[in-house]
Amino acid sequence: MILFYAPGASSLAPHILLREAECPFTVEKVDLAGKRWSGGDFRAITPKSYVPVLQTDDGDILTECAVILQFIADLKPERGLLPAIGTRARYHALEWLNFIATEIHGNFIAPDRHNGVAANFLANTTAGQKATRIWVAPRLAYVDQMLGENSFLMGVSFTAPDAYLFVMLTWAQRLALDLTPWHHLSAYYARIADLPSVRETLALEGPPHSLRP
Ligand SMILES: N[C@@H](CCC(=O)N[C@@H](CS)C(=O)NCC(=O)O)C(=O)O
Repeated sequence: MILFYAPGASSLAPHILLREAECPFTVEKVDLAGKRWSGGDFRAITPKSYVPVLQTDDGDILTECAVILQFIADLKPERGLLPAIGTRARYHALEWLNFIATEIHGNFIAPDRHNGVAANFLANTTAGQKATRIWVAPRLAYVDQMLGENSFLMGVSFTAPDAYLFVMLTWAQRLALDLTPWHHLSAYYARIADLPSVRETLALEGPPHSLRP
């Protein structure tokens, strides 16, 4: 399996989950601005031209972060990275994945950075970053409330939605959205940042690109 990623992008979530699943995989870094990777034009991998992309061993191409996360979790059900298919808990985990994808990830995308194509970039202007904070803050307040004293979104163990939410929280901080007023969320962020899989993945990817206005 090959994960196409850009440092600190949403691809960080499947990158973390692949480590948690202990799946054999390799990574390919993508230059999102130039749409290039070591093999050439990234648009030849997917016309969507965004990450994450997971290329399976049989050459299939999977896109969409929330779906890739489910695919990885289901490769190793014994790792408990999602509740079993068909259980009520599974639907609650999917509820989180969908909420993170549509209500959080989607609201981080800057409408003024598309350059006429279907690009998904974080805001890089003061006004754009302020607008993002206004959209995202109430969603994070909701997550803080739902987390309560739980260690993870699904309760006591780390699952796929935690990998996704963690990346969103790194973005929040890159856009100067202060997490400290949300005590549960702040503690949650610190807890996940300290997981060996997360520390290793962050070190391997290196710093994300600057979002200075
Ligand atoms: N709907 C996609 C969005 C993925 C996305 O936002 N990717 C961003 C990085 S986090 C990207 O590759 N942006 C560059 C571009 O669109 O040109 C998903 O959920 O996976």
